[in-house]
Amino acid sequence: MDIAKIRNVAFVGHGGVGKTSLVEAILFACGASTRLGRVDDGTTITDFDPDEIKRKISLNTAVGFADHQGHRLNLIDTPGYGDFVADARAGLRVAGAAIVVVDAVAGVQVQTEKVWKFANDFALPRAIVVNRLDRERADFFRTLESLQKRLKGRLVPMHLPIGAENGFAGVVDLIAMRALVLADGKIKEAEIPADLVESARSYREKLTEAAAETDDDLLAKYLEEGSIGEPEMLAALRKAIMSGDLVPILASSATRGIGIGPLLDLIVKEFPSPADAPEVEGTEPRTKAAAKRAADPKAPLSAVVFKTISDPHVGKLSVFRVYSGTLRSDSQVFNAARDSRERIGHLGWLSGKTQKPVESLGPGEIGVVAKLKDTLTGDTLSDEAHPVVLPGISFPEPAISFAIQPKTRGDEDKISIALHRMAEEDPTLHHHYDPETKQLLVSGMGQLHVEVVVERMKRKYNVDVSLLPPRIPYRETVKGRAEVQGKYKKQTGGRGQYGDTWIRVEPLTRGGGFEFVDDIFGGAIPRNFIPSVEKGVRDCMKRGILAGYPVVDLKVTLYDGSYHDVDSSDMAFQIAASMGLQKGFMEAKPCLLEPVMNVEVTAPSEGAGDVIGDLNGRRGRIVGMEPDGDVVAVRAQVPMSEMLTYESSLRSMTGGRGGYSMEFSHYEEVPNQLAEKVVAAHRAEKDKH
Ligand SMILES: Nc1nc2c(ncn2[C@@H]2O[C@H](COP(=O)(O)OP(=O)(O)O)[C@@H](O)[C@H]2O)c(=O)[nH]1
Ligand SMILES: [Mg+2]
Repeated sequence: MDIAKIRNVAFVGHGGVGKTSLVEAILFACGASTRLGRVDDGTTITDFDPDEIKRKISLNTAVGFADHQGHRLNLIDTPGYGDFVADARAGLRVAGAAIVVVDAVAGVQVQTEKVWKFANDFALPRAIVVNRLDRERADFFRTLESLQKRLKGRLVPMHLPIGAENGFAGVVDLIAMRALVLADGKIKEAEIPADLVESARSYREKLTEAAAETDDDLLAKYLEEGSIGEPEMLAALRKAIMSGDLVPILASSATRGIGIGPLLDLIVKEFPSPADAPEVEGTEPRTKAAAKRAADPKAPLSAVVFKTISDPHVGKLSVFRVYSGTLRSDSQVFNAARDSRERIGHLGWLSGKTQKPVESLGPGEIGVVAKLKDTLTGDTLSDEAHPVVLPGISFPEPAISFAIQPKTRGDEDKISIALHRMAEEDPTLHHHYDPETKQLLVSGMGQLHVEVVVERMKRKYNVDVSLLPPRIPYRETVKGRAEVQGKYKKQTGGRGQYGDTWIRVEPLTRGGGFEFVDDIFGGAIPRNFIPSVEKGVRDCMKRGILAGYPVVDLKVTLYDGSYHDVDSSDMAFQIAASMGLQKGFMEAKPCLLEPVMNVEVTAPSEGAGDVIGDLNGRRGRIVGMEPDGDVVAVRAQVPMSEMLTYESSLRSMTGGRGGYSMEFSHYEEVPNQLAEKVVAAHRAEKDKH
C-alpha cells in the first residue's frame, strides 16, 4: 500500500454528537458497506458490541476502513462518555489527524474540551465538524461562537450551512465556492443560493486571511495587495491545517448524509499521511538510547497496540498500527518491554467486528492479530534484532471502587478469571482482593463503567454478581494505659487448664504497629510459654476487640504471672493473654481509626467554592489549590467513608465537568459520635449470627 495514500483519522468528541453515525455515513459513502446502519437500530459497523447496541452509545474505540479515490481511510471511532473517554486517547495515539465532532445544539461540552486536550498532547492536526444541524434549535453560528470562545486555536469555517434545523439541506464549500445540496435523496452540486452569496464571500475572505496569517511572507503580500492567488491560498491552507495552525470547521448531518462528501475531500486533500509525519521516537530497550524509526516498509518493524479485545470464545485480539517496517502473517515479533517473543498468525484489516485477511501490513496501516500471549494495550511490537519501545498510552487512575459479590456460591474463581480477562481489554479497570475486609474490590472510572463491567461479566463469562459499597478498613487502638490480669483456670475432672498473665497495654505512635515486650523475671512464667502469650495477644489483635477491626499501634508488656506444673499449657496461656488484652484494651481508652485519603479534584474555576464547601462538609481538610486556566485543582485530605458517594455529588455540582482521583494517605482517629455508630453496627451484625 502506498504510504502517502493512507489516512488514519480519529473521530472524537462528547458522547451523542454523532461520531459513530458520521463514521457509518463515510463507510457507506465509500462503498465499504452496502447499507447505512443506524445507532438507534444497533446496526452500525463501529458500535458492534452488544453492550453498545443495548445502550446505544459507544463504549470502545473501534475501527472501520474504506477506500476513497485511491486512498485508504482508517476511521477510528471513539467513545465520548466520561467513563469511557480514556479510550479516545488510545485512538488518538495512533491517528494522524482528528475530527472533533460537536453537536449543533449543545456546542462545546465537557468531553469536547477533554478530547481537545488529548489531541493537543499528540500535537494532532484536526478539523471540527458541527453535526446534527438538522435538529430543532441547531445553530451553526452560535456553535461557532462557542467553539471560538472555549477552544484555543485559529478556528475558521470552511463550510456554511444551507437552510437550518429541519430545513438544513446542504453546505456551501468555501474553497470551491460551490453549493452541495440534498435533492431527491442525492447530493447535487448547485449554485450558491442568492441569499448566501454575500456571507459566503465574506467567510471565504476570513478563511483566506487566516491561511495567510500562518505564513509571514504571504501575510505581507496579502496586506499589500489585498488578496492572494488561489493556488497560494490553497497551499497555505493545507500547510496550516497539517501543522495544526488552522482548524477548519465543517457542517454536517450524519443521518441525512449532508456534508459527508466534503468531509471526505478534507481528509484526503488536507490531512497528512503517515509519510508526512516525522520519524517516531522510542528507546532501544537494552541501551535505553533514543531510537528513531522512519515510515519505511524496509526499516525494522515497529507497531503499537492501541486496543485489546478479549472474547471468551475467540480469545484475545490486538489492534495495532504499524509505524515502520512490514509485519507479515506467520512470523515472529518481539515485545521488548515484556521480553516476550510473540507469534503472528493471520493478519487482518478491521472493520468493526469483521476482519479482512491480509498477508502483510506496512507503515501507517492499522490491523488486527489474534492470540498474542503477553502483549497488552500500549505495547510496542518490534523486530528482535532491532528492538524498540515506542511511547505507550497512559490511562487515568480509577476514581471509584465497589465490592463485588457472587450471587452464586463458589463462583469466586470464575469471577477472578473474568476480571483478569476484562482488565486486559480495559486498562481503566482495576481489581484486587482485600484480605482484611475479605472483599473483592473492582475499581473503574465511574459508576456506569463498573455497571457495564458487571453486565459484561454476566453476558460473556456467565457469572452473576452484585455490587456493594466497599467496606471501610477501620483500625482499633488505645489512647491510654492499663495494667491488667488475664487469668484462665479450668478444673473439671481430668487434667485442668491454667494460665495467668499480667500485662501492660500502651499506645505506640501512629504507624507504630505492634510491639511485644517480655519483662518476666524470676520465672513467674516458664520461658516456653512466653511465645504462647505473644501469640494469644496477636490473635486477639487480629480479630479486633471494639468493633471487629484489627488493633494497631499497640505495645503490650508481659511483666508478671503464675503457672501450674501440670495444668499449664500453650493453649491455656494463649487464652489467658487474650482475655487480658481484651480487658486491658477496654480500660486503656480504646478508639477507632479511619483511613484518610489524599483527594485531588479538578473543577471549573467558577465551581471551586462549591467543591471546597462540599469537601469541608465531608470532614475534609483542604491542603492546596492550583488554578490551571479555566479549571482549578483542589487537593484535600478526606476520610474514606465520606468519599463513597462522591462521584454523583461532584457530577451534579460541576455539571459533569469535574473529575477526581484519590489514594490512601494515613489513619486518623474517628470522631466519637461516628465511632459509636461503627461499634453499634458491629454489635448488630454480631447479634445476627
Ligand atoms: N438528527 C440527527 N441525529 C443524529 C445525527 N447524527 C447522529 N444523530 C443521532 O444522534 C444519536 C447519537 O449518535 P452517535 O453516532 O451514536 O453519536 P456518538 O456518541 O458521537 O457516536 C443517535 O441517535 C443518532 O441517530 C444528525 O446529523 N442529525
Ligand atoms: Mg459513538
